[in-house]
Amino acid sequence: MYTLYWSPGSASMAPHCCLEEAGAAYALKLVDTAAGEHRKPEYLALNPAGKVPVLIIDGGFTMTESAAMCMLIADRHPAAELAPRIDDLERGHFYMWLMHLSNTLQPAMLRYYYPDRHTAAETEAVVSKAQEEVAAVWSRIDAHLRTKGPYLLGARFSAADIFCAMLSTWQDCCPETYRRFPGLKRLADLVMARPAIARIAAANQAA
Ligand SMILES: N[C@@H](CCC(=O)N[C@@H](CS)C(=O)NCC(=O)O)C(=O)O
Repeated sequence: MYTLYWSPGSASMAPHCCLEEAGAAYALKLVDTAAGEHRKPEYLALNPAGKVPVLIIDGGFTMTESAAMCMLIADRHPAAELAPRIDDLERGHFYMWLMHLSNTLQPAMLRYYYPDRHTAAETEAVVSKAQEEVAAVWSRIDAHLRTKGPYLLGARFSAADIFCAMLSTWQDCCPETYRRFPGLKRLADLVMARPAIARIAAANQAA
């Protein structure tokens, strides 16, 4: 049994989608970040970094980092085919894309959303450099998807696409993302059309 601490429109969406795709039993705990719940002692005991999401498994195992959660859920539910099998070389590309999204693209986005954490001076320069980097990374991913897509692993859907589609909805940091990057839009449309993902996207919008 999984418990996912989530907030709408946050990085919890990718592991949430993976749980739903896997048909796993899970409970949700809403973290009201606007009310600062992620900075309260009860939450910091789960994630000392004070970030959403947190995943708890069987009441005793706690983990943070949304991309790592996606990998673990994929491994624990192989029938859902969210990742190439361990003995398939494509597994390397699966790791590669998830790492790239979570350690290059997502941090650039977070610099845009939290610029004051990256400078003691005026934040405008941090914001504009973050926007530049987000667009540059999307541009490279889009070129890959247009020539080798429709998914990051070509014809094969994986949890990396879920993560990519999630980040593609964070458009404040990259206005008109889908108009500028049609390969990315095609991936996002395919991912969002999956019934399990559509259910979670609706829950994120409604919350
Ligand atoms: N690398 C982390 C990033 C988590 C993260 O930054 N979450 C944001 C929401 S998308 C958050 O909790 N922000 C609150 C804060 O940093 O104060 C992950 O993917 O789990």
